Amino acid sequence: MHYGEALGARDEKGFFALLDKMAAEIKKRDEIVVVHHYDADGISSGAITIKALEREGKKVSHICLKQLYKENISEIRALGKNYLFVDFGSGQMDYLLKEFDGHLFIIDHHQPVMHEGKPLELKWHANPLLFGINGGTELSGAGAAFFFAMALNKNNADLSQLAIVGALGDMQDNNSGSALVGLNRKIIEIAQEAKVVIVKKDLALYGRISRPLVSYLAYSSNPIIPELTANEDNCKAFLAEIGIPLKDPFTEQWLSYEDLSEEEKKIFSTALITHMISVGVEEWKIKQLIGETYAFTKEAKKSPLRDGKEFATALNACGRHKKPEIGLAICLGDRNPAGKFGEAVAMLEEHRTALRRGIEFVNQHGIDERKSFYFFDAADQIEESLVGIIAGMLYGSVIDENKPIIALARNNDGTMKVSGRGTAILVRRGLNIGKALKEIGTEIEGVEGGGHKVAAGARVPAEKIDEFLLLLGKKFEEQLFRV
Ligand SMILES: [Mn+2]
Repeated sequence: MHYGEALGARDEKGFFALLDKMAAEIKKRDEIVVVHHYDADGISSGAITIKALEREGKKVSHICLKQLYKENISEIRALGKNYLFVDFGSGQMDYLLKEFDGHLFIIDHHQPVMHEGKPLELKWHANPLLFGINGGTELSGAGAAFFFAMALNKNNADLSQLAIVGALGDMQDNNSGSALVGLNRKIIEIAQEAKVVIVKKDLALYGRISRPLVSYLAYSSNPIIPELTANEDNCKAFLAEIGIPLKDPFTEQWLSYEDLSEEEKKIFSTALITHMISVGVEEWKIKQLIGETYAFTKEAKKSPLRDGKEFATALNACGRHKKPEIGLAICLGDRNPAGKFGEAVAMLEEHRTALRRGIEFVNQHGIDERKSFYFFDAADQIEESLVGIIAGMLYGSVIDENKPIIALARNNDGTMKVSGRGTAILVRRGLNIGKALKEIGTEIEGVEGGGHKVAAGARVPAEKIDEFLLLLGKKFEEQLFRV
């Protein structure tokens, strides 16, 4: 059993009943410490719970962590009396139970710690997996936190915006043809009813609002557009040929996809599809061009927070550049261009530059191909917090989807950071990177790892890295080639 895979029979009612009981219990408590993860889903989860608890008049403090290690415990303990872990905690239950029992609440969608084939017992543990609900595609940490917020008070429907951001941040729409499904769909319905979101089938390439048209095309990686991805000159020629202007003739501002008229959008997307067909791209890949888009009605029309995916990227950028508090501030409502919001927009720009440089570095230094995975060592040239994203971006352009990719970077403490990425096709063939890394954690001393099937990470003592990679290769062989 692992991340995303349900434990036991489906019982949505049971899940919501538990959230109701948990909400009633939290209402009796005070001095609550919200502990949340630093990625987009984690920051959204944190913001949802903080907001909902403050609306209940609770005294709330919070702490954002990149990873939940034992050494963080004393810092967490000092902040309050009751401890609510969101978007992580299930995988650390063994020691959290020892430390915080009786004052411990977990809302998470990751694989819980198991003992003799069963998850460890905790009364206040709201994890969709325990109720047969898929935590990889149907509900994110922020989604679970949102339903908890709704259990606290039905007036929290506005927080559905952040639940959508969390689900998109965890790429929960990727498994199902670019739309959110399962309990995520329920969140969309609540959000539509609260007039928070407009859902539209449209060209779903990333950057529809904040990227100028040329880079919108040139940086498209999901799907890759042959002859256009990574070729700005061809993109300019393509747009000229179909008569789409690059700039607004009056303001001289670069136009984004969202700035085009409905008529121009139609011309643009039709031309793109025709182009893909003419260069021989398979139909299923062409279909990835079109998907559901989520526009938030409360955000300004040209703001990167207007689009669900761009909002999630802005949060990821803040987290990865060690400024999760900026992400949290915008989730909590800061829209001041001279304040945290302005910093977040700048961070998003910086993030894109860092990713571009990282990809250039890998392209220059090349990628090793091993028997069951691709591999590159970023040395100290790519920040450890970005190396996994960059590894994932190499699919489709530099590497084939026939094996996972493993990347190395350096942690501040001198240990190695290992990031693994795969694709949906590989997961269908049996790939589970999180499980492999978690297992190695019990087999090689000093290794700590885990995560999702398709994306996971580990911390490895530098002197054990060769042994680690050898063992990891064997595990991937077992998963993918079934030896
Ligand atoms: Mn998550």
